[in-house]
Amino acid sequence: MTVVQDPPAPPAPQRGVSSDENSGSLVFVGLAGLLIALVATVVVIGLIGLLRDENGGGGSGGAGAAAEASTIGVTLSEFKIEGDLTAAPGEVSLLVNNVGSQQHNLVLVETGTETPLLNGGDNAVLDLGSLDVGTYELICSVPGHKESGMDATLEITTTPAPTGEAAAGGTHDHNSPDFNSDEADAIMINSMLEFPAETEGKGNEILEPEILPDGTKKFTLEASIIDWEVAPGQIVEAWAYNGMVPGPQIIVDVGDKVQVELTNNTPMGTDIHWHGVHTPNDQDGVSPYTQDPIKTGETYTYEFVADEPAIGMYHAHLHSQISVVNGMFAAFRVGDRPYPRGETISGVTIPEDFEPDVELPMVLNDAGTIGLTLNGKSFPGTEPLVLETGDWVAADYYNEGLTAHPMHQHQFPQLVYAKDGIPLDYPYWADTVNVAPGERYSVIYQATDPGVWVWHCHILTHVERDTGMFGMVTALVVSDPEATAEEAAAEDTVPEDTTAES
Ligand SMILES: [Cu+2]
Repeated sequence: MTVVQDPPAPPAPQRGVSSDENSGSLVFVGLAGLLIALVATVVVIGLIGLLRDENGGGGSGGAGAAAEASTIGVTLSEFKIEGDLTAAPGEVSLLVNNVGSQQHNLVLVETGTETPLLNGGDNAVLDLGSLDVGTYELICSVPGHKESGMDATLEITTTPAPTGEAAAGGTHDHNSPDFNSDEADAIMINSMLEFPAETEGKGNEILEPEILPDGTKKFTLEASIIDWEVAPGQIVEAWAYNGMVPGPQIIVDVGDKVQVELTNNTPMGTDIHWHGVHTPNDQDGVSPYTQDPIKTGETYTYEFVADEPAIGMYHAHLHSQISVVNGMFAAFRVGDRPYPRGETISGVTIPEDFEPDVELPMVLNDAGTIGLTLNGKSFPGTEPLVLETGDWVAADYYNEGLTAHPMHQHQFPQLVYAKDGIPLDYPYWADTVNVAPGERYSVIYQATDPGVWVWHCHILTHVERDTGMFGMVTALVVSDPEATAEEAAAEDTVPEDTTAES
C-alpha cells in the first residue's frame, strides 16, 4: 500500500464547476491535497474492489496447460489490436477483450478462425489450434476497422518473448506467472491520483446572443475540426461548435424568437437538428427532407419561436455517425427546469423555494475521436465538482453516444424529476440513472456528507482498463464548512514561536 504523505494545507475550496474562479491553479493544488488525503478512505475502498475478478468469465489456459500451449491476452479498441503477440510453436489461444465502445471481432486471416462480434466489455477465447513458426495476420473484420488500424501481426517464434510487459499493457491474465498484483494495483492507483488534471479547452460555455432590433436572440455558431485535449496530453481531432466540446449551451426563454446562424467549416455537408425542441418542420434540420445540406464554407440560418419549455440538445443530423460522435453536440434549453418544488417524494420534501447551488450539463459520449467522455473529457481530465455539505446540484444528462450509460452517484441519491425535459408526475430517487442514446434525464441531489465521492458510468470498462482509470468518471469534492472553520480556529490558537533566531 502506498504511504499517504501529509497533504499541503488546502485553500478554502470554491463551489461549483462552471465558473472561472474554480479553474485557478490554487484550487487544483487544494484539490490535489484534499484528494490525496481522502482518496485512501473513500475512493480506494469504493473502487479497488472493481479490480477484483475482472475478466472472470473469460477463462484462460490455466496453470495445468501443456508446456507448448500459449494463451495470449489481446485487447480490442478503437482502432487497435494490442497485446504481446508472440508465442512459441504449438497450441495457441487468445483471450480477447473488447475494451472499446464499439463492436469488434478478431479474425486470424490465414485460417479464418474468428470470435463472434464482441460488444464493448465482452471477452472471448479464440482457440487458434496448433501454429507453426511464422507470422500470421489478426484483423477486426467489421467494415472499415482493419483500414482504421485494427490489423496486427502474430509472431510464432522459437525465440523466447520478453516477459513482464503483457501484465502492464495487455489484459491481465491472473494465472500467468508474469502477473504482478502489486504492479497492477500501482498502475490503477497512480492513474487515480492524477485526478483532477488540467487540460486545455472547456466545453458547455453559455453562448450569449446578439439581440436584434425586433428582440430576436441571434446565436452564431461555427462548425470546424479542432485539436481537442480529451485527457492530459491526449490531443484528438474533434468536430466542434465554436471550438469546444461539448459545444456552447444555448439557453432561451419560452416565447423567444431564436435565430441560429451556422457557418460550416467542416469538410462535409451538415445541418443542425434541435433534439427535443419544438420547431416548425422546415427548421427540423434534417437534410434533404427539410432543407438542403449546408455545404463546406456555407452559412445557413435557422429561425423559430421557442414556444415550449425544453431540456434539449442540438447536433448535426447529416453524417452524424462522424460529426456527432466526434464532438458536434451541445445543450439547448428553453425556459426554467421544472423542479418539483414543494413535492414530497419517498418522504423527502423539496423546499418551495428550491434553487440549486450548482447547475451543470452532463453530456455523455462514447465513440468517435473523443471516445468515452463526460463533457468532452476523459478522466483524469474530467472536471470535479467542488461543493460544501448541504449544497444541491442540478444536473441534466444528455447521451450523445452510441450506447447506454448507467450514471452512478456515490452516496447521494439522485431525484429524477424530468425525462427528455418533460416533467414527471411521479419523480423518483435513484442512485443509478441509465441514460440511453438520445435520452435526457434531469436530476437534483444534495451533497450531505463531506468527502470525495465518485460519480461515474457503471459499465466498468467505461471507467477502468489495465492501464488505469479513464473515461466516464468524475468526483464530487465535498467539504464541511463548519469543520473547516473549526480547524482554522484551532490553528489560530497555536502559540506562535516568538524566539528570535540570529
Ligand atoms: Cu458507460
